[in-house]
Amino acid sequence: MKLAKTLCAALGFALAAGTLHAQEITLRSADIHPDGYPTVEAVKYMGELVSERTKGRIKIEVMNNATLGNEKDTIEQTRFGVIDMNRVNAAPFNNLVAETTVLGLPFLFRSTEHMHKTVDGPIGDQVLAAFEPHGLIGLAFYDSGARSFYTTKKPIEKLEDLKGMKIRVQQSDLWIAMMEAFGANPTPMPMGEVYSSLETGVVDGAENNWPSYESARHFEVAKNYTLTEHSLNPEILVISKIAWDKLTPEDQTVLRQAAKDSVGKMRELWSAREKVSEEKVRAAGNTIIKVDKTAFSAAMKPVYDRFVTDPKMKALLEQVQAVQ
Ligand code: GTR
Repeated sequence: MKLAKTLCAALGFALAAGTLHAQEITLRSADIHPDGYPTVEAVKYMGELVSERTKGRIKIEVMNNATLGNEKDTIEQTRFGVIDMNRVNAAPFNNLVAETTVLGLPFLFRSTEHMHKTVDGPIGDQVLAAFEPHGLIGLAFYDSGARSFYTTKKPIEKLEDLKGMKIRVQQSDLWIAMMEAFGANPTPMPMGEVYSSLETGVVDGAENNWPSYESARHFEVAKNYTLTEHSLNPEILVISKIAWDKLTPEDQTVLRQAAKDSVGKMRELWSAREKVSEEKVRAAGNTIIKVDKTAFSAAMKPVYDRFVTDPKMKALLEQVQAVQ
């Protein structure tokens, strides 16, 4: 009896000590953007929430400025648990997680509101869930505005102007096909190589949203910005399944919730940054061109025909289109 009591006391002590010294966890999260960019700030904000909600036990360290590598490489490292978390645009995930392709389809979303409603609802959940068999857990979607073309020499005023132009694209088959359908010559490469490629004439142009066009200083070397607004492809925040499986179910819930809670903050930061970036580019005297999007959009049929073929993709597309 005495022995049992002693054992119980020892066990109780060990358990209490275990709780007191519960392991501290620091999750490293990759991003290619600099400090102050909305994606970076949103993950930092999520980190604050996580730290608050776990009494400082779990922290997120944002390793930005591409210090951990370009997006395609960091995705692989995240799958293998070398990097814990990653904030990447949907495009570099396309070849890995087919469901992400739907969100990048050209001229799909009627408005930002349509995109928000899609990613905030069951379709968004379905796309996030599709990451798991690939070693990743999808946590949240962040805004990325509308992508438009920019060129160094010849401005794009109509669809025909894109014919034969060398245009940098993200490393995704969907995006390569999209450029081909626009009549351009696609050159896939990581974001970090775009500035010098524009400067040295390796490419004639690229495409991105206002904040990236400004923040990566592409606007200094490609001064014609044509508002085709051809895609509202969102950003995606993921965590490595290897890191995830080491967390308790309670901690997983905290992380999931904090990621969701950072979305509203990101949207505020995003719309403010879009304005600031646009003003900066306009103040620099760049040529901003408005175009009739009809011909650009009509040229995209082959992209839909090629990527929306199996019943799963067809159903997803129909669901997105039906979102009101
Ligand atoms: C940006 C996006 C980045 C990256 C980049 C690119 O809009 O935030 O994650 O994908 O575009 O074009 O490579």
